[in-house]
Amino acid sequence: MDKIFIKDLEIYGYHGVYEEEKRIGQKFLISAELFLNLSPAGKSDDLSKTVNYGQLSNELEKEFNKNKYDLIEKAAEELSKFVLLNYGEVERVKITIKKPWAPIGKPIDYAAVEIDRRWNRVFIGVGSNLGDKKENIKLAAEKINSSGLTKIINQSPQYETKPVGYLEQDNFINAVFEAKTLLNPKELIVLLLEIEKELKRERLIKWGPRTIDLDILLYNDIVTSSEEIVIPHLRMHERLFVIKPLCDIAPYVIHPVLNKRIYEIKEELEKNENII
Ligand code: PH2
Ligand code: MG
Ligand code: MG
Repeated sequence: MDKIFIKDLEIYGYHGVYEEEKRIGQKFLISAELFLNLSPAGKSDDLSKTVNYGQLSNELEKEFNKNKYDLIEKAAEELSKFVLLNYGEVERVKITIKKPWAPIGKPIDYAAVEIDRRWNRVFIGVGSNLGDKKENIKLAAEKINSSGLTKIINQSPQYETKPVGYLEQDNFINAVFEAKTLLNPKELIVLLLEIEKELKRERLIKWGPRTIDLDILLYNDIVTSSEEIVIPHLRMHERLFVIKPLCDIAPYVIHPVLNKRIYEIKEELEKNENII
């Protein structure tokens, strides 16, 4: 992937654990490595098709000095979010912050942190069979978007489906959201559970009626082996109410455990349905 570099941008700032560091301040050197496709700008010679590194340097300085943090880890984290949220074409960013005057009482070149952050691509399965189902799905999408670090970039059509598992309940509306997120899987699950709670989901019966169910189906191409976070979703490939909407927006995406494309999984499920 192509990159833009800003190396050792010198900024006077006020981050540090010690009181003097916040009062007197010190020199920081900030580097940013932006991963983005440079060929549109390379072909057109048009500044608006890339990141203006002069403007970025100014904005990094402003952002860096908006707050006084104890840790350069925190300052770096905030800068990485700033770049990814404000420069849509940047897919990944590395931020390095060096403190050449770090007060450690010994001569050093510098103390530094480097972090590497990127947008992750996720598919979220959505279901509702209680209350105003379409409104619940709309509210869930709005809450995901307004949470700040996760943006829905595509939504499948919505399907009315018969309940699977526990049958004595109303039909569902099911759909799939595609999103990009800066949250890790655990943080994303916490966000989705919070939204389920805000929309008054009560967990009374396993697989029972729910105002909203938000499940991570796929997260990049990761495969987890922990019990609390299972990705890909354990039963997604058995359920047409998941696979059908997913296939509408991601037919060629590969299920990383089955090593099959979503449209192939859908075809197999539909074949089996006809036999039953
Ligand atoms: N979700 C379940 C169990 N059964 N059936 C349909 N049709 N749609 C669902 O979303 C659904 C279900 C557990 O999450
Ligand atoms: Mg769930
Ligand atoms: Mg579910």
